[in-house]
Amino acid sequence: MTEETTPGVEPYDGPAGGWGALGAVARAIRDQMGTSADTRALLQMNQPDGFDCPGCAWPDPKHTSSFEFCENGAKAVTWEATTKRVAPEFFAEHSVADLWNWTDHMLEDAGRLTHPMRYDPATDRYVPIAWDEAFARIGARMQALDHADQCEFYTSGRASNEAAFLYQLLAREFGTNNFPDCSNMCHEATSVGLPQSIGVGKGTVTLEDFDYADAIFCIGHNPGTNHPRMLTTLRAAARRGVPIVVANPLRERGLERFKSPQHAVEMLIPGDATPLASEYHLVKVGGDAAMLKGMMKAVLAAGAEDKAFIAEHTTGFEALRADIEATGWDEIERRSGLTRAAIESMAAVYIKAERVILCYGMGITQHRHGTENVQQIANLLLMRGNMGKPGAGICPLRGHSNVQGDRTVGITEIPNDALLDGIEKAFGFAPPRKHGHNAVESIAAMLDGSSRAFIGLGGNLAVAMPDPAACFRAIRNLDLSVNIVTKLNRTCLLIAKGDTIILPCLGRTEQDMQASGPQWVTVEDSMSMVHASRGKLKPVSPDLRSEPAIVAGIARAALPATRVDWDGLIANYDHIRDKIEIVFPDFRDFNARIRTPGGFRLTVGASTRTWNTPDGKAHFIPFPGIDEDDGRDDGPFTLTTIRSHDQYNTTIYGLDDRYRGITGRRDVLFAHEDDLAAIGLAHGDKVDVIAGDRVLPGQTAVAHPIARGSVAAYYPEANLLLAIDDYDGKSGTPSYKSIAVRLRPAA
Ligand SMILES: Nc1nc2c(c(=O)[nH]1)N[C@H]1C(S)=C(S)[C@@H](COP(=O)(O)OP(=O)(O)OC[C@H]3O[C@@H](n4cnc5c(=O)[nH]c(N)nc54)[C@H](O)[C@@H]3O)O[C@H]1N2
Ligand SMILES: Nc1nc2c(c(=O)[nH]1)N[C@H]1C(S)=C(S)[C@@H](COP(=O)(O)OP(=O)(O)OC[C@H]3O[C@@H](n4cnc5c(=O)[nH]c(N)nc54)[C@H](O)[C@@H]3O)O[C@H]1N2
Ligand SMILES: [Mo]
Repeated sequence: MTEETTPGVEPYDGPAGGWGALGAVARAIRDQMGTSADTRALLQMNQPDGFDCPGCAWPDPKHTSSFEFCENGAKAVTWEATTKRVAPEFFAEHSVADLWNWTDHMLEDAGRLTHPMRYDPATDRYVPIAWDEAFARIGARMQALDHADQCEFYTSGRASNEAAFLYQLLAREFGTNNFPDCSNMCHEATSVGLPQSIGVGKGTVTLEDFDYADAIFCIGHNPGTNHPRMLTTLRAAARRGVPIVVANPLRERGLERFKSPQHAVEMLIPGDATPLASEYHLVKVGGDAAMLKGMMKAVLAAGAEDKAFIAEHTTGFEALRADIEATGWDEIERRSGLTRAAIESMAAVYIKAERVILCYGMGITQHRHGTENVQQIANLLLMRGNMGKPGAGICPLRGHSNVQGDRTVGITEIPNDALLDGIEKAFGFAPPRKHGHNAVESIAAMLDGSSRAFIGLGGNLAVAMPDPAACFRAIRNLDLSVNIVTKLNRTCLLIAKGDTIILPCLGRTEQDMQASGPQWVTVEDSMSMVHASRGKLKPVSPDLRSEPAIVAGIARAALPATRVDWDGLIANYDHIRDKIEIVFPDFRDFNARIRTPGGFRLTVGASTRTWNTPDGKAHFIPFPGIDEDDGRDDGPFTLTTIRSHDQYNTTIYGLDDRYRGITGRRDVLFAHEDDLAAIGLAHGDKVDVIAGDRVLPGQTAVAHPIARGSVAAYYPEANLLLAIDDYDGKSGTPSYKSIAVRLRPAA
């Protein structure tokens, strides 16, 4: 078939950004906010006195002056500041059975939730409930549990530091460390892998480092869609002549060329876009460890390792060298899908540069060996001392806008003693020491009945996780399910056996008024900068509460003998920040420093070559082996699951994926033309995607520049192909990006 005969699939020739982006912003405003658009919200985004963009965690130039927003930031804001409402009348009109048949896009597009709701089994409808009654019911259900570990406290990474800190306090005073969170599905491989390598589970670079880098590597992330403000940084680097080396199974327009909407000349001259990638390598899905080992092999062959740095700062080099030398080029080529020459070319750029930044995202972490992947990146950087000096370091692209901050302030199922001792010191109760559940473990516990209650601070757990059928059963199995959200999603439609409650909260764009006056919150970006975020818009409904106030409401009801002055903390968020500072000494003078323009940076030891490992050294950690498929594979193709340009995780803004040439649909499978031909298929044909006994039927095959043997489909539609127990053994991160599949022509 030819391209013209497949509706909604047309190659996109434009650059990333450009007029396409401006058009998309205008459409987002029109669709969500109508003609009465309160576009003030957009103008306050990432301003010194405004709110932090809820889109991504890429930092802003000091958060002080520059006016920077991007197409997808605008989509995130208009989606939240929409004029559409999901009020009690909406629920009176639609039963839960009826809503279940809506798509994820339709559910959220219905608008903002305005009132607390409880499920009424008699009518199969959500009905309004007063806040105090909702808290009382939740508190009663929590107290009726046999023990605190029967409750799961899920967090999605949009929660502010203040909300997340109170949330972990609630759970720990209640008596559990069950903190499944979105990090468990995202950068957990970073949080587990990097501390072993360099003593800290965060990135080591700052935005300024990009001004000094001599080469930038981008592996397994798609900034044009997921971190669009990063393109401004990459553009500046490219214009300085800095090579940008990309390794990604798919050709992504946002890594190829960019027309900056903030630069008039570039916008006005047709064809005048800035090329970004200097080389683009279509590594096989799951082939990164092999590729990285190949690069290290080339560095060693050239004798280009930094011997002085290695001697002074590291251990484990000889073991790594032995492993690299034992790995043959034929294996490396087969597994990475790249030729030796291609890998040597990447290594040549790496060796030539004095200062290298390596950026990576979900293409690295969401694998069975995600932790090892991360550690191979650390090995490569350490090998030439590219850590802890200006212009060099590791740059994990974080997901949600405050996912890193949530971790920092205590959302973790594996707390260390310092954290727990800090809580005891600040609040006078002894928090539980026993480790709790991560996301995968929480689903297992709900399924086998050992967990009876779920509270979600944001997010859409049952849709974000693998194996939706199992996740749906898990939540339906409970006595209590509570979703603290801004919008209706499918997890809210999973009805527990006892109480099911929706608590609608303020979003980041909105004013938060408490007893002492208007409040603001703080967040931490991908580069450990902490800064303030102030909502300015009138709340979409007078019946909303802030996330901190909702957490406090639950705490008062669930913990009659609480040691925490919840009312005092909520009255003035400065009081929350004072407590954060007691628990986490790195936040010293929190309330003073957060008021200086741009906020402050938390300590990242590795940024100054302080290695917070047991022996005070950075560690080379070999990964013996090269294959992801430890015997479980049963398909000739490896499926990776990706985000479209019109989605934010499970939030589907629209059905287009402009840069990949897809319009008005999401039921597609990206594959190499020759791979399709080899099984008798062509571009536009219908194909079933099969993983064991799981089938995603009737996808439209789209011939795309992608590594041979690799195929890609959208998340979350493809999540049914992944089993809940298919994850990275070290970090628990589901292997969303390495699903062995077979393809067959659809019936
Ligand atoms: N607009 C928007 N912004 C977002 C999000 C969103 O959904 N929409 N989500 C936020 C969140 S929570 C996160 S975690 C980030 C996600 O940001 P990214 O990490 O960029 O997200 P993905 O789309 O999952 O995939 C990234 C890229 O990895 C490539 N890839 C897939 N498999 C492999 C592999 O095996 N190896 C390599 N080298 N590459 C591979 C894909 O082709 C894709 O280009 O973005 C955040 N920002
Ligand atoms: N197959 C596959 N699955 C994946 C991934 C993948 O790449 N492939 N990526 C994984 C990753 S990286 C992540 S981070 C997870 C995401 O998992 P989650 O964080 O659980 O999911 P989101 O879709 O971001 O959550 C959307 C919901 O959050 C609520 N919300 C929005 N704003 C706010 C707010 O300000 N406050 C509150 N309280 N609620 C709000 C809205 O009601 C909305 O419906 O998914 C994971 N799942
Ligand atoms: Mo994420």
